[in-house]
Order: sequence, then structure tokens, then C-alpha cells
Amino acid sequence: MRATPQTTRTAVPGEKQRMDRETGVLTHRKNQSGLRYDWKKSEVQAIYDMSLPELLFRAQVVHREFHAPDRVQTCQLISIKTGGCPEDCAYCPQSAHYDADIERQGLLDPEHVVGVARDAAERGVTRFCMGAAWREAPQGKEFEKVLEMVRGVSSLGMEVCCTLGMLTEQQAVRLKEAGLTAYNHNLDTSPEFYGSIITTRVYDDRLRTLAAVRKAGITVCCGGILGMGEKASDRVGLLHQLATLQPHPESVPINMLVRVEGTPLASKPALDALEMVRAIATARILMPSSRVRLAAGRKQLSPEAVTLCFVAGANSIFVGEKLLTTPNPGADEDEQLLQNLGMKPLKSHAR
Ligand code: SAM
Ligand code: DTB
Ligand code: SF4
Repeated sequence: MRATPQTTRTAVPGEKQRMDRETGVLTHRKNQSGLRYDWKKSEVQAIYDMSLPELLFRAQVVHREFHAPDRVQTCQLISIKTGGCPEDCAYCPQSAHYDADIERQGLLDPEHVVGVARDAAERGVTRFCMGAAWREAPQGKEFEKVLEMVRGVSSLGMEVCCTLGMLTEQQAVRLKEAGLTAYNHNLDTSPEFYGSIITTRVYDDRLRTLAAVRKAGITVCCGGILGMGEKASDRVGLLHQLATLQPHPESVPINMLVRVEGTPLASKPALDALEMVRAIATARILMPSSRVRLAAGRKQLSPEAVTLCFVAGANSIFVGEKLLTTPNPGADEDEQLLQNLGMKPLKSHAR
């Protein structure tokens, strides 16, 4: 049985404490900005463990305070450099340590990439994310090419995101100058479970890159993957890490593991879809103003489960037939889905 939520924190300045009459739970009225960064892990656990109806209700209340509940941002991914990555992330088909059936591909031509973005923009996609299988962003000619891609996509009026691995402060500044809106760099899981998934880098490496991104004035896209064999307390640990970043990541992708043959996690049992729903609802409550993205794994979720993820507060999805290397629902399927739910795509740079 899930624990009864209890919060024992004293109110922070500008915040009032009140007792929820029905549940007897102490809640904290938000401060002026409506955001909190001092969440305790026990509080996050208590939210995650609420009865599902209560959790969804609370997530919906928060969602409506900060977002239009019928709007969803669409984001398209492209893999600009595929495979052969020196990192050993156990979930990733692009790691050179494993034997997944993917075709390695060097850095794409900027003109081609901007052309793909243009097509996406014409279909109404408002955010474009370029991913590369690098441990860290390269220096020299290849980095210049990436800057060219960023300038090109930015000139289309789209939100531009990159995920290139670790960045130096100087690289972050150059990406910002080229017009980068957001940088994706996931914490993936809790600090405690991290070493079971990746041995070639540590949590602090990730936090350092996130700090460089912030310092350069680029918004942060940071989330994780569920279903890697972690415990519920690790999912809570991840959410706690994200919600105590100040400011919160503007975009929080929640990925369900795509189990790829040849990777060490290929035969992990499928995650209960309700854990995705719980994680999304908890993220919504903890980080009210952030976009919470129902990211990888939609192919493995039923339409009802996807619907619950939206009800829980997800307001962004990846569109297009492919994520980076694995399949994603196609345009027709997604159009139908949004139409069935009465939801509409969000305009670029809009809240
Ligand atoms: N190499 C860069 C990095 O790791 O930050 C950028 C590309 S990497 C593929 C981007 C993110 O994709 C990872 O941080 C991970 O969260 C997600 N990802 C990779 N493989 C996945 C899988 N099989 N299922 C779900 N998410 C995955
Ligand atoms: C994120 O959190 N998920 C995306 C994006 N950010 C870069 C990547 C998902 C990759 C899924 C596996 C693949 O297609 O290779
Ligand atoms: Fe490399 Fe990124 Fe894949 Fe890890 S997740 S192996 S860093 S491409």
C-alpha cells in the first residue's frame, strides 16, 4: 500500500501553511512566483505515493494555473551524428560498447538538417532538437557546423534545442550567440542508481554542463528515463534532483525506456504505464511552470495511458516517425490522437 502523504516542512517566507480538510495533509501555499526549490525528498515521495485520483486532481489544478490544458507543444528530433559513442549508457543503442543494429553516421550536412527543420515547421512543428552521439561537443570544424545548423533552424522561427553531450562554458556561449533556445542534458535517474547505468561519467559531470548552459542564458531541458530496473524511490530521487534545480528546467522530458536489442537493458520487463503517469503528475506539481514532455516510449503506451499522461500534466511530445534511432508514432497517428482528445499544438515560443 502506498504511504499517506505527510509534509512536515515549516513554511518558507512568503508562504502560508494550511491543512487540507479532507486528507489532513499539511500543504504549503506557494510564494509569489508560485514555485518552490526546497522540496524534501520525503515530500516528493509523499506526492508520488498519493492515491492516483488525488495525485491527478492536484496535478490538474497546478496545470491549469500555469498552462492551457488543451495545448501541447510538438518537438521534432533529428540525429545529426549517429552511433559510435564512447559512453556506456546501458539504455543507449548508440553506445560503441554494445551491439545494437544501427547504422553509424558522421555529422550531417547543415543544409540537409535545416531542410528537415523547414519541412517540420511547414507541418506546424514548433521546436526542433538536434541530437549527437558524442560524450562531449567537439571543438573546431564540427562545432562550427553545429553552429551553422543552429543559426539556420533559428532563422525559421522555431525553438532550437541541441543535445551534444558535455559542454564547456565557452561552447555554451557560442551556441547561445548562434540562437540556441534550449539544451537537453538528462540526469536520467537518481544519483544512487546512476552508477548501475553509466560508468563512463558521474552525476556531477552532468550538473556541471547544466550549470554552463544556465550561465550562458540558454534554457534547460533536463529529465530522465523510467523503466531501467530502478526502484520507485529512484524515480522519486530523479524528480527531487530536478525540482531542486534553481531555476527549474524549463523543459522536463520523461522518457520510458525503449528496449533496444543488443543493449544491456534490452530484456528489462516493461514498466507499468501508471508509473509514467505518476512521474509526470509529480513533475507537474513540483515544477508548475515547466513543460513536461511525454518523451520516448509512446509506441509502448496504449492510447488510454497516453491520455492519462496528458491528464497528469504532460504538455509536450516528440513528433515524427523516428526519435533519434528508434520508432515513434507517425504524423497521422498523432494528428488523430490530438484531435480525439480535443488538444491543439502550441505556437512557437508560447507558454
Ligand atoms: N549524447 C548526448 C547525451 O547523452 O546527452 C545526447 C544524445 S542522448 C541519445 C539523449 C538522451 O536520450 C539521453 O540522455 C537519454 O535520456 C535518452 N535516451 C537514449 N536512449 C534511450 C532509450 N533507449 N530509451 C529512452 N531514452 C533514451
Ligand atoms: C530526451 O529526453 N529524449 C530524446 C531527446 N531528449 C534527445 C531522445 C530519445 C531517444 C530514444 C532512443 C533513440 O531513438 O535512439
Ligand atoms: Fe552516448 Fe548519449 Fe547514448 Fe550515452 S546516451 S551512449 S552519451 S549518445
